[in-house]
Amino acid sequence: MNEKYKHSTVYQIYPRSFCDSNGDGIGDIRGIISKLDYLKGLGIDVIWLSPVYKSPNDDNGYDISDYCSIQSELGTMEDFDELLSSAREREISIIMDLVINHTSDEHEWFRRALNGEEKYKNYYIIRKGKDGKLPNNWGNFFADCPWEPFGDPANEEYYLHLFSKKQPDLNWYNPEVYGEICDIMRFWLDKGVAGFRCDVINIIYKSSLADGKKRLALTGKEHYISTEGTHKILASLRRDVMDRYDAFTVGETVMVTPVMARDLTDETRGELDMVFAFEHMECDQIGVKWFKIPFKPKRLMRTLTKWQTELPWNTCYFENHDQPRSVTRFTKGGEYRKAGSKMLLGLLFSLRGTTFVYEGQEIGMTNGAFDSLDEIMDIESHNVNKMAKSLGIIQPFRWNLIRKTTRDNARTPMQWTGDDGAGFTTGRPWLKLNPNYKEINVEADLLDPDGVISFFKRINSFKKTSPTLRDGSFCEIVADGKLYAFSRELDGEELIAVCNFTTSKRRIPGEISGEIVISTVKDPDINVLSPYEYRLYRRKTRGKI
Ligand code: ISL
Ligand code: CA
Repeated sequence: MNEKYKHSTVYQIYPRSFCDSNGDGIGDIRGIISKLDYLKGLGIDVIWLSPVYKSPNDDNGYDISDYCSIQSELGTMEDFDELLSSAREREISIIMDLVINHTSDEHEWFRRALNGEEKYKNYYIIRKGKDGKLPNNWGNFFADCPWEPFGDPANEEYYLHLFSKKQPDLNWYNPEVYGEICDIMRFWLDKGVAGFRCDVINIIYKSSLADGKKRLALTGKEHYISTEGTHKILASLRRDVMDRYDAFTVGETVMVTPVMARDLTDETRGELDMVFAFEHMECDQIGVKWFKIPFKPKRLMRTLTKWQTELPWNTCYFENHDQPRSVTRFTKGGEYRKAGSKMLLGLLFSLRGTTFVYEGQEIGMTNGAFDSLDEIMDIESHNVNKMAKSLGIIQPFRWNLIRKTTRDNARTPMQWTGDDGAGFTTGRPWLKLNPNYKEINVEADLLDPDGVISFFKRINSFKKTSPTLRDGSFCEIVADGKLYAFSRELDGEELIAVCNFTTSKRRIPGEISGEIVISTVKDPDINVLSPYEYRLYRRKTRGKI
């Protein structure tokens, strides 16, 4: 793939929560424009914009009712064009979120289908029930039933929705759907966007609608995870659309294994440029993500090593709009918040792959501080609550489960200043601000020489200028759950990253040596790592091998 994008630092913006320019409590495109210099200062090359298209917002824009217009509460197409050109002036590219597994049920296609137009009925997956029962036994990503009556219930027809019932799945057997999506992609690429993050892209083609093997969650998934049909569609999209532009794709690929990821990103097959895998996001859960267990650093370390070793090129990320905040999740937080945030960033940038960061990660934002379900907006959390209730799980347990897993943990408004509204809005924010904005905010962090942002800038620019950190091979040295150390090697130079995942000091193992080039602490002790310290050593290997 294009080397420029491969070595970009990508910053994800969740538009509703980034910056509100007009005081209605909702972040918007003009707000993003006002922060481009800030992003340039961080050394960002690409912005991934979570959906900004017209949407009834059942799933905050992941339910699209018009792919070629802008959600009015976020701005206008003129605002978008200005964002694109202002970003370009700063050499920042923009990628869009391409949500093509489903549309909104308010999309014109679905409305016309409901009106009985056969052409549009064939855009969706609509099936008759079987003897008064649903068409199959599949599960749903949002703890719901994946079949909803289509039109008049007396017809006993249902449409498939693997997510919310306001997100009907598209019928990828239909070549007209393929054609429509090609047009949508060209519309944005012609404007000059640099590509797409492709939402749940490895599940778009359902190879069959037969009953699935019974599972705790997502019964039926064997019929849609990375099917041959999906591979074919991706290769066609690449050939018919993507190859004609200077652009790239990153697929959100759920439940993907390294073998699947290799196929999806294999240059000779020509499908996606890179993929987001999820296994490292599962090291504090059992089975489904709603059952959290205490974080096991060893599991994180082993999983990172596994993917670094088994996939030639990774995407490196610890956060996005669906995951709890990494510092809350993977460190003790509290007095260690700053140290922990920096250590995680050091680790992230030391891995081999394209780095993706999520708004707020550069200041070590923490999980939301919600007091009850009433403060939660995430549809997934509300569905989980209903499901847990139906299973007889009592309220305090339900809340405990939701509090830790809700996607709103990452969606609280960006904390710019310590003023009322956190510099995010002058109005009432659409989602409760984390009250810690008084201490944790961009303004305060920038004034702190020991702040998270200054480390972010350092490690980001180091990676850009270090061929070894960019392209070097990966080799694990220690992964004992307390220390994680690995080397990156290229052309006679070895860089060794060491991360202390504990709150105590730790002796540096004998095999780690060299000149310390970066550390998250001021005067690093030669023999001992501070709590949550990250450091990077350099040594020559020429002659040794
Ligand atoms: O969160 C997950 C893994 O921990 C998965 O359930 C998965 O990432 C997610 O459900 C799929 O996410 C994407 O598609 C959804 C949307 O709600 C998410 O925000 C988006 O990232 C449906 O479009
Ligand atoms: Ca606004």
